Amino acid sequence: MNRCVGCGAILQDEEPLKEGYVKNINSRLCERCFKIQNYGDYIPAIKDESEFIQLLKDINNTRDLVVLVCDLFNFNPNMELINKYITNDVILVLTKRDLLPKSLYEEKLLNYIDDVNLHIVDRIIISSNNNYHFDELIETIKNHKKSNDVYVIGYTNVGKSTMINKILYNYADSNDVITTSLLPNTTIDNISIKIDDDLTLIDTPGVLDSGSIYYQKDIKELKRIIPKKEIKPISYQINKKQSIVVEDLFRIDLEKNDIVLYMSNRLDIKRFYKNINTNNMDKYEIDISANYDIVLSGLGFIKFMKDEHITLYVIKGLDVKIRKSLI
Ligand SMILES: Nc1nc2c(ncn2[C@@H]2O[C@H](COP(=O)(O)OP(=O)(O)OP(=O)(O)O)[C@@H](O)[C@H]2O)c(=O)[nH]1
Ligand SMILES: [Mg+2]
Repeated sequence: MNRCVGCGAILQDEEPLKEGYVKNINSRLCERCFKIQNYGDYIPAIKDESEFIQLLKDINNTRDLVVLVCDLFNFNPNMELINKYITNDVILVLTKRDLLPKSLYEEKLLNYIDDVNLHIVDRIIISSNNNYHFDELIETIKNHKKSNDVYVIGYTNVGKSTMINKILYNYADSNDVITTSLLPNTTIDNISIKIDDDLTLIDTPGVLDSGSIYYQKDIKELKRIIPKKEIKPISYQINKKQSIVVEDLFRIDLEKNDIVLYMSNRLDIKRFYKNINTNNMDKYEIDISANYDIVLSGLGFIKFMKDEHITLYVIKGLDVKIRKSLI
C-alpha cells in the first residue's frame, strides 16, 4: 500500500473521484496533488471533525512532541478540540508573521495564549514565506523531542505543510514537496517526512473551522481576499453615526470609536452616512469593549479602541468571534 507523497492519501487506480486516485499505480503523487502543484487546480477533500478527533487521540497516545501551528492572521483563541485531546508536550508555533505589521511587539503575540490547558514547553513566531526564525525552530524541536517522531498539528490552512516544506528545503537532502494550497483541507492523511536520522516530522490534516470565508467565496475571489504580503492596517476615527462597508463581505454601524482594520489591502472599504442595503446578511448586535477584536473567520480582524454598542452585518454564514486584541 503506497501513499501519495503530496497529501498522504493511499494511492488507488480504481475510483477517479476518490482520494489518492492515480492512472498508474506506480506514481508517487496522486492526480489531485499533481493538479494542485502544476496547475493550481483545487479539488476539495473535506475532513470531518470526528476524523480530526481520532487523529488527536492517536497522537496523544504516542506521548511524542507536538508542534502546534497557529495562523497569526486568522488566529482563533478557541482551541477547544486540541486543548481537550492533546496532553503531549507542545511547541506553540505562531506563523504567517509576514502578514502582520513589521513594527509590532512580538512579546505580546507570544504570550497571547495563556489560558489553555496545553503543556506548552516553548513558543516561537515564524514566517515560512520569509524563512523567519527557522534555525531557532529546528533547534527548539530538537531540544524538546521525545523520540525521532514529532507531530505537526493545527487547524486546516494555518500553514503546517508549508512550514515542513521550508524545513525540508533548509535542512534535509530531499526533493520531496508536500502539496500546499490557498484552500483548506489540502493534506489528507498523515505524511512522515524524514529530516535527518534523528528527526521525522509527521504532517497531519487539519479540520476547518466552520463559518470560514473559504465556504462563502470561490477561489478567484479568495485569491484577492486573502492577503499575500504585509497588511497595512487601516484606521478610522469615528465621531458621528456612520457605517463602514467592505464590499458584500460586512458592514459595521457605529457612532463613536477608533477602529483599526487588519485585512487584505485589495479590499474596497467605504464609509457611508446613509443606510446601505443589508439584504441576506447575518446581523449581530455586539457590545464591544475597548481593546477587543472582532475576528471574521479567514477574512481578518478589526480592533476597537473604545467601548460601544455596534451593529455588524456579515455575508451569510461567516463566523464572527470576539477576542482580547491580538495587537
Ligand atoms: N503569508 C504567508 N502565507 C503562508 C505562510 N505559510 C503558509 N502560508 C499560506 O497558507 C496557505 C495554507 O498553507 P498549507 O501549508 O497548505 O496549510 P496546511 O496547514 O498544511 O493546511 P491543510 O493541509 O489543509 O491542513 C497557503 O496559501 C500558503 O501559501 C506564511 O508564513 N506566510
Ligand atoms: Mg497541509
